[in-house]
Amino acid sequence: MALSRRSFLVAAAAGAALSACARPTAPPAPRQPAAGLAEAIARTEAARPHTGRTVTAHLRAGSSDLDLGGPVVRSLAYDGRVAGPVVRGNVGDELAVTVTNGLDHPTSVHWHGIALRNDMDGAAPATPEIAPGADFTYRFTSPVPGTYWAHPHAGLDTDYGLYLPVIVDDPAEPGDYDAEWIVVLDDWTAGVGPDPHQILDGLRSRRMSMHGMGGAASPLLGGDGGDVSYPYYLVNGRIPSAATAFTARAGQRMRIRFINAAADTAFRVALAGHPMTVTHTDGYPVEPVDVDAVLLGMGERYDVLVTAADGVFPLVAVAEGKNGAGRALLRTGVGSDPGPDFRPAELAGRVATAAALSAAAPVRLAPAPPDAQLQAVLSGGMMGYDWRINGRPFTDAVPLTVAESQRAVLHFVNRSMMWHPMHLHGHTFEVLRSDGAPGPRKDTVIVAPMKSVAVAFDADNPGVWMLHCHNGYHMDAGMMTTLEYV
Ligand SMILES: [Cu+2]
Repeated sequence: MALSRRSFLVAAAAGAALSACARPTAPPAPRQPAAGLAEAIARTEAARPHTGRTVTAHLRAGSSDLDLGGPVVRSLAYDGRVAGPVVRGNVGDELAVTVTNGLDHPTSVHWHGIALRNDMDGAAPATPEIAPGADFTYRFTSPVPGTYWAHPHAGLDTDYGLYLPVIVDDPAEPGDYDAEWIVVLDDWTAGVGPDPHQILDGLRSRRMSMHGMGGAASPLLGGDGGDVSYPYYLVNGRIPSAATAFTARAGQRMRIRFINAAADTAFRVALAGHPMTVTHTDGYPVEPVDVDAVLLGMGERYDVLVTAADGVFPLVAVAEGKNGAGRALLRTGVGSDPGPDFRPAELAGRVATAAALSAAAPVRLAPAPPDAQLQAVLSGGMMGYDWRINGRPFTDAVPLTVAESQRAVLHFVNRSMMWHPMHLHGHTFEVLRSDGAPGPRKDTVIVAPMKSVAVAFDADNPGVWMLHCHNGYHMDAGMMTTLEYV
């Protein structure tokens, strides 16, 4: 850790009075919902596709002993598994997911990336949190197929292990592949280093140095990789020396769905010996691009196609700008594992980033002049750990507002020396590329230090939606606001 043992012990003592995991950021005082919001949500839901089929699932959020492939840690997970069970259905299916809160504090499940009905978004105040011991059934329909994920929208719980993949299939578009590999990336400290709340306390009180992470600045991210160096980087819940193996046959076309569930780590991912074709990001198709590696900020997803070669191939997810990596293996034949320190040459090759992608033609936004211009100025730094949007912490946030049916352009202006993966709930915006080419549809976009990114979206999903940095520590320190329909 970037924290001396002595200062960690100080931090741990200071944090001892805290409960293990519960200390969510206080939400702003509840406002009266806009008049007619319930009707608008119901009307919008009626316009989504509906198959008439209901897919039920049950998740239990609780404390479990988790085997990371050697270290066994007591932490939080859904159904005692990292990365959780997969929730999966078709476009238009009703997903009815009952969540039992086995934690000692309120929780929620946010369906990251899905343009669902606002009252099922799993983020307060749109959806009430689930009290300890209580159940809640999320009932919603995804209008768009794709790779999504789910996690609590309360405090730092995601960083303790509460996350799972959510896959929405389109039966009319089965895809040109024979095998599917879901790859969930994470940075891990709970049970093996200071726990996430101790880290946040250290960051806030400057007991944790921003230097000494052992990593180099990342040109891809425009500076420091993150605020925290983690003991482990996990792929599908396993440490590098105990990597999971995915078995396929040589010659098969494989779809790999990458999900970055980390709190403070971007990953550069490559599969040794395999160029990759990027087909989707954040659920939406892009014009296919051939690359050697993919960069994912926290909350982002990328889908790629590869043709499996014959042998044993490490998939390596390097913690960008930090020391360390997570890994898994693709096994299609006879071969040996080169071991945890092996780094595929592809990591230094062509890297897919959102700035070089274009949405596939069918999912581009129709050309339209903007009706609303919104701005989110990102500020803060390591000195006070005072991450802000438009100069304000979430507890004092002034909502951004749109009217239904408007075309909005949202300008992210980063006035900090750190990059931020900015995530908007309930919408998938189109990144407005600086070269004028159509950008990808995304719900989470990397904004580099001292740079700006503009995105456009249609205000077609009424509600109260969170807009925040997907760095768990930045978010908990205040880098969140809301987008509200008026
Ligand atoms: Cu941030």
